[in-house]
Amino acid sequence: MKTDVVIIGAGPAGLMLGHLLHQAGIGIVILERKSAAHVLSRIRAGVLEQVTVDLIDQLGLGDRMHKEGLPHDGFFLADGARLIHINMTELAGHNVMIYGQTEVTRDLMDACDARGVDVIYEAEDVSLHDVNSDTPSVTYRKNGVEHRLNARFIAGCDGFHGPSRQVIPASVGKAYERVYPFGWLGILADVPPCHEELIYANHANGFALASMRSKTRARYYIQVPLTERVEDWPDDRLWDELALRLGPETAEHMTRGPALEKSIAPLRSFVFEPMRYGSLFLAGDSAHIVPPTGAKGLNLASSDVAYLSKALIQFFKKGLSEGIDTYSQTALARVWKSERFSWTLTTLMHRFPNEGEFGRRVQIAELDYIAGSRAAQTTIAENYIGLPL
Ligand code: FAS
Ligand code: PHB
Repeated sequence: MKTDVVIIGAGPAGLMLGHLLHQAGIGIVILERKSAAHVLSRIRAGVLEQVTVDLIDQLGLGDRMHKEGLPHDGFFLADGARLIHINMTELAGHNVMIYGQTEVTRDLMDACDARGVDVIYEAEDVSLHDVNSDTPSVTYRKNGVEHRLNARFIAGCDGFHGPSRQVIPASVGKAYERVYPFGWLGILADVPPCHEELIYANHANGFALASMRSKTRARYYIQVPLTERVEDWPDDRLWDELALRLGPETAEHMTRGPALEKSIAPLRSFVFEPMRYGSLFLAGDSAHIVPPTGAKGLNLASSDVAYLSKALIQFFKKGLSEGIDTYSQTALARVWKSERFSWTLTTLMHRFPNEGEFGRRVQIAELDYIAGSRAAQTTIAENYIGLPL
């Protein structure tokens, strides 16, 4: 089979890129290792920057998002004694949209069927060939039958554990990484959220986040040591710890209920350079990972796709290579600024085992400064709503 672009991975990056290229009349095939149901079963991001909202609107797929999504003008930082409001709309001129990644993925998947976007699920042993040439190809097995897809370009949207990044030679690629000494234990429950907006709390016991998926479905997280397992945290123990870390004022409004989902995600900061090698482009988690504190993971996948789709459309429709030649440096400039913000907020809001009491007092002092500084709050607001493309 021959096509213009083979996209590996049907997560948000792969599906958004596939739709944007298909909409421009460029031939694409998306290869996904898992079933559609498995992809939808992953509970991940909850906050959409305007860049993600705009892409979904550009595809004409925003109806449900605008109907069911929750626009939020601000969020809170809590230090155990008070709630510090960061009013993004007032300080930085924009809000964010609360709409789960699962719902974004569902909308994109449903539209693939309706628009004839070619997605092959349960594609096994996806392998990339001749990526440093103008005639790359991808092989895979489906229902026991081997297939080969010849293409002009390959887009590696296969996440942190996918094969695309691995084919870039060690002499060409370089990884930058910081692994955090803790993870996030998340719980999803069909109970009303404890507050209208998100609350990020730094408590002596550790970080906690009160988020949501809708006015009837809450999403919470607490920082846990990497040695913890989900079975160590029965619902009651988790609800008790959340009430403690979020503080008595917030806990009063917390409604408990059975976990629909409970999982522990490790935290890391990771960037791989370059994001292009020959005819292979990386986009989304295949190239970078951020700790979810800044709600940037999904939104960085969106900005990569915004840059890459424009560059590929320029190549196929106008024969111009400037976009694809500058994609890596353009995307990485925004990636690193989001990495910086995510690392900064993670460092401010989590308890680090070797930081001791001095580190804790410095965190409390910084939160105290933020509480009284419009400039500090504006910096946080600008980064949280997402820097311009
Ligand atoms: P994805 O990982 O979503 O998608 C990659 C796809 O490629 C997957 O469907 C995978 O099955 C497929 N794939 C992998 N190997 C393949 C192969 N060999 N062949 C074919 N297909 C293959 N971000 C936030 O902003 N907030 C959060 O709270 C948050 N929580 C997260 C929790 C967890 C546990 C994880 C892992 C990530 C979280 N993220 C969060 C980040 C997450 O939302 C990602 O940024 C987002 O999914 C990025 O989308 P993609 O780049 O499409 O990668
Ligand atoms: C979520 O609702 O899953 C969420 C929200 C904000 C974050 C991380 C996760 O920073």
